[in-house]
Amino acid sequence: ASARQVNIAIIGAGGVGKCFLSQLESLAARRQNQKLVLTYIATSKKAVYSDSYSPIALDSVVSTLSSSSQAPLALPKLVDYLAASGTKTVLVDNTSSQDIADAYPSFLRRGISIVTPNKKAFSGSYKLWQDIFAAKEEGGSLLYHEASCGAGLPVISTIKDLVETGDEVTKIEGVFSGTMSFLFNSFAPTSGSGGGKWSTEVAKAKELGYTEPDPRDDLNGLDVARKLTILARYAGLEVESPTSFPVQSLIPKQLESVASGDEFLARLPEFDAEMEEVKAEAQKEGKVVRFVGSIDVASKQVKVGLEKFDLSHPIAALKGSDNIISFYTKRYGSNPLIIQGAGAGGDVTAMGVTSDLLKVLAQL
Ligand code: NHO
Repeated sequence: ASARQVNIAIIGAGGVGKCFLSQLESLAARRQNQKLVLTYIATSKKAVYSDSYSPIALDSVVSTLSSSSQAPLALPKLVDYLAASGTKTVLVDNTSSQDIADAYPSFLRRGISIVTPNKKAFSGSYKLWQDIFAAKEEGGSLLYHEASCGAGLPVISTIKDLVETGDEVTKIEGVFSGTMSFLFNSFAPTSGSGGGKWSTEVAKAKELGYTEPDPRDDLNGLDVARKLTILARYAGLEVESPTSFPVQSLIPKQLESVASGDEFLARLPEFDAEMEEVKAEAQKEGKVVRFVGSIDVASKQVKVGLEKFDLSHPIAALKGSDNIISFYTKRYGSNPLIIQGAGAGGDVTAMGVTSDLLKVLAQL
């Protein structure tokens, strides 16, 4: 029998998107009983597709895309285009676009499955969250977003497994940002003195590519708040939005409105003394400071910010830009289920997307 065909449509070809494309190429070559056909790919400026859904060659897709003169389809048109193919289709959203996230219900309702590292759909309004899962039911489509929390680490699948097998999650805590992890592991290392000035570490993290182009997008805590919103919802809390609970921003008030990321970095040394004080206060208690998030299910408390940890605590001992997420549940008692490892980077994030695609393919 000939292999069944599954069409793939991709939006986004940046850091994560390019890594995903190379993983997809090798997956398509290895796939025995399914023929994976790329029928649409777009960035914010360009697209490649045809009315006859002809396959776009995976080995040259990046150059085909950059030399294309086609514009991306508007989202309602894209839904119609994909639904009209008559072939099972998976949409891979490798953007961080809220507009695309807002359109998930219209894709899912038409039977188009979605895999994505984009946090916006699951950490936006609670209404969007409900609409998405209702549309998925209605359309009989599939939806996976492992890489929206902890890159390729099995965080979303773990909380879903815990809840769906009847365990009760009581508390979740951890370090959810690769950037924040790197910053505090080097600013306040557990090994004695060490640790440069706060502003120096932020500049270094930016140089190494660990921060967003404007480091304020990491330091405001919103990225962590989005991840906690997603996990809290799976744990059963109706969190309204990522701004509906306390989130500590590490951006000094006076620098919130400076025009550019560069100006922000240039003025950050003025505030080194404040961060030095935070570090010293923890040191007095024999502890280190870390930027963490926590969810207490019984008291419905979600919070994000600085906390002090004993040097022997697993959160204090993290390395590099690793994440650590501890799940406290009825079954696991006082010894939490802990997931730890690289929490940022193109290849590991794309791995989360590719493994989601495999889960979808197994069910199509
Ligand atoms: P880029 O490199 O900016 O690429 C975005 C692509 O989307 C571009 O091709 C752009 O043209 C396209 N695009 C944007 N808007 C569009 C639109 N409306 N229509 C069509 N195309 C559009 O972004 P990345 O880095 O490749 O990220 C892609 C997605 O993965 C984002 O949702 C991001 O949040 C998510 N993600 C990235 C990472 C990472 O390490 N880069 C992680 C998780 C998820 O685990 C990582 C993480 O959380 C990092 C975090 N900063 C941390 O913990 O420190």
